[in-house]
Amino acid sequence: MQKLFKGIVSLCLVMVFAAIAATEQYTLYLNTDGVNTGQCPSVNGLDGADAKIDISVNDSPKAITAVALSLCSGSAFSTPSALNLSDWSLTPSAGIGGSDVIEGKIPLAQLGNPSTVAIIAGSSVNGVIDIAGTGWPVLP
Ligand SMILES: [Ca+2]
Repeated sequence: MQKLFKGIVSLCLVMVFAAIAATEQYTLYLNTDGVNTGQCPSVNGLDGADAKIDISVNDSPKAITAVALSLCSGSAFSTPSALNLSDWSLTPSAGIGGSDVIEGKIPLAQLGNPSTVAIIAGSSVNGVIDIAGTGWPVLP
């Protein structure tokens, strides 16, 4: 009976840990040349991405755990290279409706010094992928 009890306690701890250790994944797709076809795809089938920034967020406690840049080469993204975590921050419950706010910066030189950058934000929380908007924003 004691072994059965220990087995149950261990299983419960693993389940609680899994719930606490949920990871949220956000991706910023960047169109730096104004070309909206070919190149690399974003999550909803939009083409034309020239780079993406993947942001990993630990759910509890809320914290950015990794930020990485991938550049489009041909029709595929390159192996991600880590960006400086000190350039990125997360403020819990500071956004619209109590949403979290993620802020960050990247030197334009790492994107090839574009004159304009169109951005599409995508998220994957608990395996569900969503994307903001229906297409690339129109730049002035
Ligand atoms: Ca493009």
